[in-house]
Amino acid sequence: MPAMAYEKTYVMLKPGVLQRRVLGEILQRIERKGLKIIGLKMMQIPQDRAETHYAEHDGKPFFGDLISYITSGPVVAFVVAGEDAISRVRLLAGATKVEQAQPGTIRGDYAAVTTKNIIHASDSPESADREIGLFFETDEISEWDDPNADWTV
Ligand code: FUP
Repeated sequence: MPAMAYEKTYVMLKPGVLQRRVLGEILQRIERKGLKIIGLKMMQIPQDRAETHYAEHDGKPFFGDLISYITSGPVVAFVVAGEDAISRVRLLAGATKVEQAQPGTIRGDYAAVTTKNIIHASDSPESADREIGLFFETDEISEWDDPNADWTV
């Protein structure tokens, strides 16, 4: 088994989460797993930053819908840290396409339309660095000592 790595990942709960009053439920899944929230804020994403964030999809048929959805209301963004945080949050999130997202995953349980698949989570260390830098200032991230570390590492 490859060695685990302490990682940070960018997680974003997309518009609709606040309107549906499910922020607490979704956040609870991330906390219960033992991952550590080290950054947390609500924001309205400007159009240009949304386009930068999803630049890899520019030109695809769903790009316009994706950008208008992600800018349609406030998102709740997190920096989440922990051992293998990137792949573990991706597992909690579930498959991108909602018809493939398993029950028990966040997308599987909360999303019915792929464009509105409710959560974003970085897919690699490079994406995580880029996305954290795009949405968080350094002083908005607080590392903290974890007295429960025996449960998580
Ligand atoms: P993910 O990393 O799981 O968020 O997946 P992608 O980066 O491939 O996709 C980003 C977003 O584009 C998804 F959250 C939803 C949207 N999308 C579609 O609407 N249709 C697709 O076929 C693929 C992605």
